[in-house]
Amino acid sequence: MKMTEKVRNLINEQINKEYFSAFLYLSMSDWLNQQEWPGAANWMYVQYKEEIVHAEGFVRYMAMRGEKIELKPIEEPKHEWNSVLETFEEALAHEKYITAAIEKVAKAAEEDGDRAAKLFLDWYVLEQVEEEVNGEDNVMLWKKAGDHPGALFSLDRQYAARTFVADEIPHLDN
Ligand code: OFO
Repeated sequence: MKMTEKVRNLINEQINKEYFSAFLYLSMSDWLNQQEWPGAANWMYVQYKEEIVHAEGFVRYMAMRGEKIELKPIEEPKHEWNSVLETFEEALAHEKYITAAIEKVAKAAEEDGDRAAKLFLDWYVLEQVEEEVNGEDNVMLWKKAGDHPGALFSLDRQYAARTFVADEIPHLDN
């Protein structure tokens, strides 16, 4: 079954959004490194890699369905923030925006009777729940650390432990 134009366009837009997410987290990681928050920078770098996997998942799905991908220019991300907390607050706001975008694609797939696309998108719907929970936790933890140098130092060390494990996105052939 061919995709409807609406679903195809929305997935193509989502590919762009996921690559933009990767750029945004890479930019945050770089800024955090410059500001000497190596743990938080590591966390954002791992997130950058996750976003590449998300984008590629859509690219591979389009290829599997024989649909054309359209790669559009990726918006330039911000390069400066005022604090480590601000990066995590903006990351959370960004994830909420991505959740709304994924919901929109899933709704279009449902409305257009594309059950296969809907099934594929369900993984992303659930992934967004995790993204927002992680985002809320991050903001809560950095807020709690406040201005206490010891708490900030140990929190940053904790964030240094995050490692990248590529998500296995279901319903994709290899
Ligand atoms: Fe792809 O989940 Fe974040 O943006």
